[in-house]
Amino acid sequence: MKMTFRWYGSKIDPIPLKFVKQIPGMTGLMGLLDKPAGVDWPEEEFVALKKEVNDAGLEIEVIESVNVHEDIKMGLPSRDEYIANYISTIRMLARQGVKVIVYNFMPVFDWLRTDLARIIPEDGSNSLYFDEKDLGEMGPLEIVRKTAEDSKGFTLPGWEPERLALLETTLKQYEGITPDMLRQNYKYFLDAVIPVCEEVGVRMACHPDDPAWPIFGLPRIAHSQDDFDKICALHDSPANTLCLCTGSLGSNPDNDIPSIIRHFGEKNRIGAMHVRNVKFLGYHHFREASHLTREGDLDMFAIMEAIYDTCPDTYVRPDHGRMIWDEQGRPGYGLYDRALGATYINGLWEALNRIKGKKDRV
Ligand code: DNO
Repeated sequence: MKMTFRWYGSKIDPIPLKFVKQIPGMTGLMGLLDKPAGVDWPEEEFVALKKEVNDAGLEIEVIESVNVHEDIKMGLPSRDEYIANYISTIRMLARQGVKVIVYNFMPVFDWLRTDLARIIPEDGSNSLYFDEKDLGEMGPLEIVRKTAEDSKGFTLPGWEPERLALLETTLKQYEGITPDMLRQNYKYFLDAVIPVCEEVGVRMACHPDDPAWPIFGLPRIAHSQDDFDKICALHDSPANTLCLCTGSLGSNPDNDIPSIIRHFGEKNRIGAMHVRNVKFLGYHHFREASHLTREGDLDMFAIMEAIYDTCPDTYVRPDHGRMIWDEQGRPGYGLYDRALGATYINGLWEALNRIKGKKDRV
């Protein structure tokens, strides 16, 4: 396991790399260049970022995310130009030593919550929260406005201003696109990029829909084991993998997360893991919990054991954290609770090493 940390770059992330390095066992980042979807990433900018990260004693072998342009998802004629840019970015990142590219194929919304700072009554911390009832009469435009207001001035991944500017038009364009049509567009994309990944030694890792069900009538095709079996079959290759996010898939209690990890781990289809816990509060109603098993509803030991047994060399990051100790930061992406999460995950790993006696699994 390689323990990594999501980081947004020194211009917009208040957490210094030095602090990231000081988290025990942290080896690198799931990092990114702040570029709109569809752009061919300039190599010199990535080289500068890599130098900054390496100088801090960290690696940057995973990128999260290189976003997929909506025209690719919608299958518009302009997709070929955006796919060409994507391929050029894959080749550049491979030259620079990147091994995994995390992305998603969710129409419009990358992830959705109804409250970004819901107070947890038991301890006064706060975390990301979703209650479908709160969506009530709110349409997509209102929820976007509310999320922007609640984000305390931080840009949120997946909620980049340039993406949201086109929201109304994009939502209209999706009317009439069925899940099967979206899958066909996805196949077109994978057929183009996966052979390049095989050639240059990069793995694409698709993030699940978050939450793990359809929203606002948009087609969503990545929220169950069955969905990901279909995605793997669209272009069968060890380079076509999942970024298995326990909290996203785990927002639906029907998804048995340890068993899903084993299923894809055994097939060598896990490129990266996001590890976090979720507390179920009702139907389509949950909040994010600390990583500790007993503070949520996911069995974190069984999750780590499934990783240990089936994909022990994968990249892991402690996913979202709560806001604790009065930290002010990007919702879900503060320093303190994610550092605690990493430490807890490392503790489980050490215990697994002792129990299973495979001292070679770092
Ligand atoms: C949310 C994240 C997602 C994820 C993307 C991957 O906090 O887990 O934004 O990075 O879906 O492309």
